[in-house]
This record gives sequence, C-alpha cells and structure tokens, in this order.
Amino acid sequence: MRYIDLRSDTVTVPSEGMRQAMYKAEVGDDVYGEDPSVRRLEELMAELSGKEAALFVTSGTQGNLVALLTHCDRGAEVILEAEAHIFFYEVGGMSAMGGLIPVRVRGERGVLQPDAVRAAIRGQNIHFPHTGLICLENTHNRAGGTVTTIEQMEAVRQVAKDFGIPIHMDGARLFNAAVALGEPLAKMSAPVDSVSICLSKGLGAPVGSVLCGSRDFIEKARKYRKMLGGGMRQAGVLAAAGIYALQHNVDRLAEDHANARLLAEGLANIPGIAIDMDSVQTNIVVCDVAGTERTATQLTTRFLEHGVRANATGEYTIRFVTHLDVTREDCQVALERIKLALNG
Ligand code: TLP
Repeated sequence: MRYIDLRSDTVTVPSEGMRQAMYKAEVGDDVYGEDPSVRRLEELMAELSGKEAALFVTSGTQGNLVALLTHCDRGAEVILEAEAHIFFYEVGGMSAMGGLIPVRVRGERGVLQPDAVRAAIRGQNIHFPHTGLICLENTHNRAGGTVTTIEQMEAVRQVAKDFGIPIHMDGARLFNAAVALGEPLAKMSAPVDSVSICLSKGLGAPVGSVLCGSRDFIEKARKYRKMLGGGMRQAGVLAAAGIYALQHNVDRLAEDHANARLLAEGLANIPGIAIDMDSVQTNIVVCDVAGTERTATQLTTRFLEHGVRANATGEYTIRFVTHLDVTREDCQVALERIKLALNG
C-alpha cells in the first residue's frame, strides 16, 4: 500500500528537475560570500519580497531566531499570536538564546487584532520591560493555514508605527497567502520590516528559508546566522533547489489549496468530525475529532494502518496538509481510507 502523507508540506522530496538544477549548481564558499547560486537566490528573494536584501538560512526556525536576535536586545518583550509557531514549536529559542519574553495575544483565526496589540505594548515605566518587536505569522499554522490580509497587516503596522516598534513576519508559508489572495509577494511583505520565507514547505525544496529585510538588517543578521552555526559553505546546491522552486512551484500552490478544500469538505461530512470551514483558506485543514469519542492520537494511529499519515496537533485535533506530492485523487483515496478507518 502506498501511504498518502498529509502530515506536512515539509515531507515533499525534490523532483527530477530540481535534482538536475542542484547537480548543475555553480558553488563557492558562501562564508566568503563566494557562492554564486546562494547570491542569486538572495537577490531573487530580495526582489520578490520587495526588500533591499536577503539571507539564505538553514530553516524557518533559524530564520525567525536570527530575525528576533537582530531586532531585539536581551530582556525585551516580543508580542506574538498566542499559538504562533515561534512560541509553540521553536523550542523556546527566543527565550533560551535571545533572553526575550513572549507576550502572547490571542488573534482571530490567527490574525492579530490591532487593538489587542496596542493593549499589549508596555508604557514608559521603570518597572516594565521594553516592547522590542511584534511578530505576525502568515499563513498561521495552528489556526489552520489562515491568511492575514494586507489591510489587516497594515492596521497592525499603524499601531507599531505609533510606538516605533518593528514588525517581523514568520512567512514560512507567505507564498501560500500571496497565491490565496492573488497578491504579489512584495505587497504581502510591505507592511513588515523583516520576513522569513520557507523554501522547504509548499515550494518543495529540500532545505532552507530566506530572511528578507533592509540592507543594514541583513548585514547584522548575517553575523547572528554565523553565531548560530548557519554559515554554510558550498550551499549553492541547496540554493539551486530554492531557485528552481521559485521558478516552478509557486503558482501551483493553488492546486494544494483546492485539494485542501476537497479534503475539508469530505472530512466535514464524516460524523464526529467538525471543521471551521472559514479557516480552510490555503493548504492546511485542522479538524476537531472530539465527536468520534476517540483521541486524535488514537485516530491517527488507525489512519496510519489504513495508509494515511496525518498529525495529531492537540488531544482532539488532527492536521492535514496538502502539498505537491499529493494529487487530487490521493485526497479522494485518503477520504475513503479515513472513512474505513473510522468504521473499523
Ligand atoms: N512547521 C512545521 C512544524 O514545525 C510544525 C510543520 O510541519 O508545519 N514557521 C511556521 C509557520 C512553520 O509552520 C514552520 C514549520 C516553521 C516556521 C519552521 O520551519 P522549519 O521546520 O524549517 O524550521
């Protein structure tokens, strides 16, 4: 039986064309700034994001941590959405490595509300830590791949501007947001000072993310990347995969979004499974399985026995993610297998 892997869009493997591009990549020592493929990727991403400069980093986690260290001094508070990936899934790096204090603000379907951000900003008081940064996450992973629109980002930008606080965006899946809204990446990045964008999720590259920002910001960030062990040498083989992904795999994200909707509609029709259909905006489907009277882990174990991989993300929540290695037919088959698993 061929497993249908819906655990994450990180599970994709490089295609033949991508492997060819990696094989042929021109390389050099990137710590000396001599890898032409890395430089090309960084220039391309700076252009696409509308920022002055970009930095190739090893992962989304490293991109976010480098950004936080670059923006903030130790002891600062960082305002982020209550279930932000930076808080939830990055091993507490912001506090362990940066001495930063997370200030969690509940958003609406993962979207930070300007009034709530304003209320979380510390005033001038000898007792208070300083608010160093506001973080957005677009799309928002734990909220189900939800999109923050340009207007919503602009509203937060206005608050940030009033207090002189920079904004970093965890844009691991910013291309998904851009495709869902039909907006260019540069417009999606304009309201923020820095953005970290993953190549190894829906875009299908094996490794890497790119941090984009002003020239000064990226120059400082390059040093933090080195400090964290992210100074790579002949990284052009990886950058070439990223360039290939940008050239071939962006527009097709719309297919993943359509497949996620198909999956969500099918799942919502299964007794005991509940889905907030308004949260299904891109390639992630989060469903509540409490009505099946089984836990998420019990169910994902049964799904696995029937050839479907999915992740339990809470006691009664399961996440499915569509990506370029699953087809529409795979999603239909997955639904049939899930129904069988539930009835067995
Ligand atoms: N998310 C992974 C897991 O860590 C949960 C996934 O399977 O979705 N920001 C966001 C919004 C992310 O979803 C992820 C990865 C990251 C950052 C971190 O990227 P990597 O895995 O490259 O460090």
